[in-house]
Amino acid sequence: DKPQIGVIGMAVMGKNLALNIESRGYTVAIYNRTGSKTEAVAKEHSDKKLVPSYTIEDFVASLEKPRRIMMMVKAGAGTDAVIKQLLPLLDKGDVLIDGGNTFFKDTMRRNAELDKSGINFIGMGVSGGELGALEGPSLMPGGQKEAYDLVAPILEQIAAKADDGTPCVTYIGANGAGHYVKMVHNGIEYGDMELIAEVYNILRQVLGFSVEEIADIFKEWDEGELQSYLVEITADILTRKDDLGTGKPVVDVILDAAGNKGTGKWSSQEALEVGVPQSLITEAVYARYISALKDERVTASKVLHGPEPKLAAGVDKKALVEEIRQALYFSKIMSYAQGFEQMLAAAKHYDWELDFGKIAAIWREGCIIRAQFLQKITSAYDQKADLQNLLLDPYFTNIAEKYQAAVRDVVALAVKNGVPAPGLSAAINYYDSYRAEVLPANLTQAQRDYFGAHTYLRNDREGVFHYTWYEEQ
Ligand code: NBP
Repeated sequence: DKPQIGVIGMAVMGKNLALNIESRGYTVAIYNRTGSKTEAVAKEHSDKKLVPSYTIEDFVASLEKPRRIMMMVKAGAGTDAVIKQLLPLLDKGDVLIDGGNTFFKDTMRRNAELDKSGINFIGMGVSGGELGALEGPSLMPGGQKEAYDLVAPILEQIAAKADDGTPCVTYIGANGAGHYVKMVHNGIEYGDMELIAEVYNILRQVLGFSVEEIADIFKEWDEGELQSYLVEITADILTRKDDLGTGKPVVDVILDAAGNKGTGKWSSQEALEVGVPQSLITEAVYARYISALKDERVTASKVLHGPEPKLAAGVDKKALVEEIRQALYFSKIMSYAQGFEQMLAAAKHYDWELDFGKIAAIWREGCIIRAQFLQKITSAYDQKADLQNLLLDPYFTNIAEKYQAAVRDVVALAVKNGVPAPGLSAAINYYDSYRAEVLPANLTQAQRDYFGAHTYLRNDREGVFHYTWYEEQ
């Protein structure tokens, strides 16, 4: 059998995707810049239909036509280097897929460049990490629709399956649309993680619960509206003890300085680019940045003081835990409302036809933000495909209405106790701004007109106005 598809890049992701594809009955060509890695994979899985090549020429020659090639190499220069080597070896109609965590503008550029040679280029977001790649990731492919159709049967087989059996893959849109949606997915992941961290902190610092008690709270939450992979793993993480034998919960020995690979930052930067608020994700990015200033914080903590977190006597802790649960769900909704509105703005800006209901549906399994709640988003778009903002869907309007009092209480509690809650605060501030018929931007406009003659519009008549604030000198 000639391999029906080839995978370039035999690091964790490429290897696991190749094995996933093979497990669906395909013969898979494999290649890696450093040949010893290809050899190691082929040896370890000698019982499988993997066809190793040690030159890129042999790899390309081994493939069935039109060729289908998936690249899983380090995003950026690595991707460009591989494309450069492949280009002279490919023919019109071949399909090249970049499954790396590529910035969508790079994908737009590569798609346009390769299109000139008649080569189809698909930029595909792959979520779910190593295990997802092996057992079934959520896939977000963008590029030429005809090219997608050529690889769709394979992608549908390797993708995760939602509860109703639907594969977690759909054609996202032209050129960089797939990588854009993956970028927003990663941003949303940052937001979800930050909100969970904030409520954990409030439960611990203000309510005084132990790590074990908080694990039980998250376990319970995972049974209801908040059911999700991230809540589930949080509960699990909080039950784990240090593996170096200190007897402490493992969270208590992990340094509180968060890393990042930049995808949350891209998401925030792009929200600025298309002019929509993305305060939740951005606060999550900032929270990681400020956490990383560990030494500075240690110094500041000795100089800058705040209240000692303390719960007032007689507070019903059980009722407060329920308020915190509601605050978390409310804030998560605000974050997704922002993320989906960002994608709507991007679709207009970059001329993509995005199906938001399908996007939510393919995130139900195989990715880090998988959650039952995504079904609610799909239903919202099923009812109104041109929904401007999720908050205007009756289900979400109703939850926001019901849970807003709780988030106000929880944010106030955090602020009063000196416990940071930037994500939860951003959520209620976004809600209050979005639902405000009148904002104080009239004053802002007056100031702009005052110092810069930037002019203003009036709320009672047409036209552009400038006020004579002071006499010309
Ligand atoms: P890495 O991101 O660590 O990349 C290593 C691979 O890139 C190796 O195969 C390496 O070949 C190859 N490579 C490099 Br580096 N420079 C190259 C060049 N100039 N020419 C050819 N090959 C080059 O691997 P990964 O963690 O498996 O991730 C692969 C892609 O998938 C990345 O874009 C990543 O962002 C994305 N992704 C990762 C995850 C995850 O959970 N890890 C999840 C989703 C997406 P060598 O062996 O010769 O050095």
